[in-house]
Amino acid sequence: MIATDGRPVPQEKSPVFDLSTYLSKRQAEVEAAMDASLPITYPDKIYESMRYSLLAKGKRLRPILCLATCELMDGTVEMAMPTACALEMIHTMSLIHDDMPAMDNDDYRRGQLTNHKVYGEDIAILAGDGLLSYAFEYVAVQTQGVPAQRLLQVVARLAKAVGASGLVGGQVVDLESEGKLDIQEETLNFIHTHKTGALLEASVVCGAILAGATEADVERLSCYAQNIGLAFQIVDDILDITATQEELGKTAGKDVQAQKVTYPALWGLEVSKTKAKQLVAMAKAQLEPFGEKAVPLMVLADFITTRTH
Ligand code: GRG
Repeated sequence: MIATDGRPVPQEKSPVFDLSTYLSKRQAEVEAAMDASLPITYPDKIYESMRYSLLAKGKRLRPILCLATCELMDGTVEMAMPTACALEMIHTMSLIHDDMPAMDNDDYRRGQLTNHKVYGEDIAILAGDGLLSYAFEYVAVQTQGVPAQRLLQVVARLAKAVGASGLVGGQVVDLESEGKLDIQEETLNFIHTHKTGALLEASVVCGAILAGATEADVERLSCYAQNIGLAFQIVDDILDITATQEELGKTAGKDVQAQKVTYPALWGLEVSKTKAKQLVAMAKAQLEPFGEKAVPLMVLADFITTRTH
């Protein structure tokens, strides 16, 4: 391009997207919102227990996916933040219950003792229940600038992702499969598309709905999320074998110990890594029509396979 005085105007380069800066900024925003969302009041013990797990060091992947998708669809961070916090409340409650003796029986999560180890099983169950119901209250009461019809859709999507058609269903089949070494790929996919994939998909889809995305875009983004959901779980299984307890913030090698069939057990480590990369490529292909605006979701998809914890 040439300026009116005849000199060439330097081309404006699109800024390089730095994932670690983006993640740190978003994590800080989400953590501040969650901190403010849940003050300690009487009876203090239950609020302390809920905050102990909610504010522990997590990646905040679900809230970040929700915010990024809302922005992609021309919505704002403000309109999606209550849903983003609710997603993390739901995710955290599922971790608290998953770690309990009746389920996975784990002592460490997010680099600290599990909720029941600190507060006892009774309070841990109630902290999970408290977080679950508060998530829905928080979305319904705190969301601003979003038409009620959209909000209703978000509440329905969240509920579907949590219940027997989502996390709960996945967990049931996971528990039933423990110790059975003849589990087929189909069953493993069912477990993970429900246990892990459903909430990741809801994170993306709710962000899109809040912003008023068209049905076609919601469908495209749902497909993106389903692919990264499965890739995420394959990488989780790989990390359970290859990463240390310090890196994971929870007990490593748990899957082999609990006699769980995993993707590396079915396919081997190398094929598992290849399949995860293929799923991420398929996820990113869904974003192509959105162009440059989709860079955060593209890079988040890559992060799924390159993460170390
Ligand atoms: C939802 C009503 C209700 C009950 C819970 C226990 C249970 C039913 C479901 C288990 C869900 C579960 C623990 C799935 C595993 C999901 C997963 C891969 C967790 C790790 O997620 P990261 O890596 O963890 O995002 P951080 O700590 O970074 O948030």
